Amino acid sequence: MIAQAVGSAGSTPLVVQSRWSEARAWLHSHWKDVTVISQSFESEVDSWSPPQIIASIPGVALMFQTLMCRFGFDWVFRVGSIAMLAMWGMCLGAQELSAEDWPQWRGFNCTGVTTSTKPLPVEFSPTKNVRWSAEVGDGIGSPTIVAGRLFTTAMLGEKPGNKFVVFCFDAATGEKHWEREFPIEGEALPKIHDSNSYASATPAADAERVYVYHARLGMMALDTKTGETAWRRQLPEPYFVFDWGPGMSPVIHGDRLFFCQDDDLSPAAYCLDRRSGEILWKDDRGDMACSYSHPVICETPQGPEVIIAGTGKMIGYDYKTGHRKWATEVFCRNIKTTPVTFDGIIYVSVESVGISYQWRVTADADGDGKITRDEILNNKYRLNTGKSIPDAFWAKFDRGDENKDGVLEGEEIDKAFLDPKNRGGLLASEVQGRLGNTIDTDAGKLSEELSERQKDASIQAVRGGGEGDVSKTHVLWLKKTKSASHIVSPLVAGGRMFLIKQGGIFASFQAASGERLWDRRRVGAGGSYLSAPVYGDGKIYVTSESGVVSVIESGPEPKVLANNDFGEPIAATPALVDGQIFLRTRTRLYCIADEAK
Ligand SMILES: [Ca+2]
Ligand SMILES: [Ca+2]
Repeated sequence: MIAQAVGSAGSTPLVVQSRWSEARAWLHSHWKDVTVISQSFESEVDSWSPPQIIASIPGVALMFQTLMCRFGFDWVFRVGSIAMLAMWGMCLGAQELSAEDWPQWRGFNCTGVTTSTKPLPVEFSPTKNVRWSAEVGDGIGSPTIVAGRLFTTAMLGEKPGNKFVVFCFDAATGEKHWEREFPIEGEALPKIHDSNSYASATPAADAERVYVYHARLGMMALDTKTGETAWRRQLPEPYFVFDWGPGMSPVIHGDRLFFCQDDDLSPAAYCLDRRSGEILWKDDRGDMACSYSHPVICETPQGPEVIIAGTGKMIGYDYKTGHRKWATEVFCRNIKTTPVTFDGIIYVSVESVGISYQWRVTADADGDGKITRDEILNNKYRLNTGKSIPDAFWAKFDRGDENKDGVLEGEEIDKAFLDPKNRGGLLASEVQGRLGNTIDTDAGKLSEELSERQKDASIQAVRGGGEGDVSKTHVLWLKKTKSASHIVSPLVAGGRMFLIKQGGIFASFQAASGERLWDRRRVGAGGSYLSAPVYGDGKIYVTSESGVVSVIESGPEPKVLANNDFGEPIAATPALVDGQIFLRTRTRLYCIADEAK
């Protein structure tokens, strides 16, 4: 049991922190009085580095001596031995990687929060405070930095590209260690929207291997020193009927790699053994429509859970088996944001519309309330018109077409594209109920009415560790706010939740209560925002798609310290490592560091 609590591979203060909470939970279940020990440094241990933990051992020994006087030798010996063993295990695990790693999209557990306390640059540009820069080619995946090595990917050749490239740079100097090219074989990749790229996945890495995903190539593990392929796991190539393209990245935790791909054909979540690439479990997510939310880990008193949001609901998976333990409704069609978890609580921000509405405005070209095959095949939102649509997609169409007249109408639309049990689609019958049972066939009016009723953008906090439908039992708070973005993930830092969206709209809420601190403030650049905000050194970094990185002081009021224009689109989320900012524009990498230091 101790081995389970402290022995798995891993390596950082956050991992140490999670191991400590696991060990503590186990100790709690065996000796109630151990809270005397744990509470005494629970509040501090979160920020301890391994040397600090080792340095604390004499202090802990003194504490045991005091406890012996109070509780007796036998109790203290038993508990003390276990606690020391747990700390030893944590320190061993902590030697593997540096505290300054950023091992995947948004760093540890996809939070976007750096554990470093080093000062971070405020003012920078393509020529100011740049330690090094490199041309890498088109891509929107973020840089990943582990053990002094930086990994990123790009697509080369005419868009959408015919070569996928993985780069490894020395993070300190910008020297290129290696570069691997993977030609795209078979038929050309389908066209995807300009804001996306087939180099959209952010690599995940440990000291030994970097894990990269590509829609055609699947998941691959490459040796971090040489770039040689250690294993490759083919996964179903995702299909997006409206050509949004892939956008999911692998997420690393312990010995496992988690990956979710909610496309329009075969949505599924995977758990892979990161050493062998073997699929340890897979969850068929056929009840989901297309979504883009990454798996995150929630530490609960019962152990870690894998949390994946999707169409209309967020699911808590059993870490070991992939069994769906619980689900909570988020009442929207799909989710492109990734929740963040701290201390057993999951924070969600979501803005999207019900599936009936979505399909009507997107697919029902002539606005008659009926969706024909031709309207999908030759839809103006499709970039690959003329190309056939896979049979598996038409099977969904046929599933919904209950009266077999060849068109989808009313509830048939929900039944085609979403499991009827999933309320995220907001069934046509519910929409009818809300609209007084009169669906107007005038597309403009319908669009206006439905958008009002189905655009329930919200933020919410959900406690992990539930069973079954936890919508009524584990939702701590739920607030509607127009500041929730349909793309940009929320940031939780310093007890507050921050949102940034289209137009540079910025908002902040108390994480404990959802109480609004400020809302709809304009910061930075206008226009589109795709990159997720990150936090370090008391500052929030938000990045517009036009290429402006705004630095905002995290004080009682939002104070913009600088707007740094890179003059080139940016969709990738920056990485904060060791007082440096690693930024990837559509074509270049920048290592930004304060030159004065
Ligand atoms: Ca129609
Ligand atoms: Ca029909």
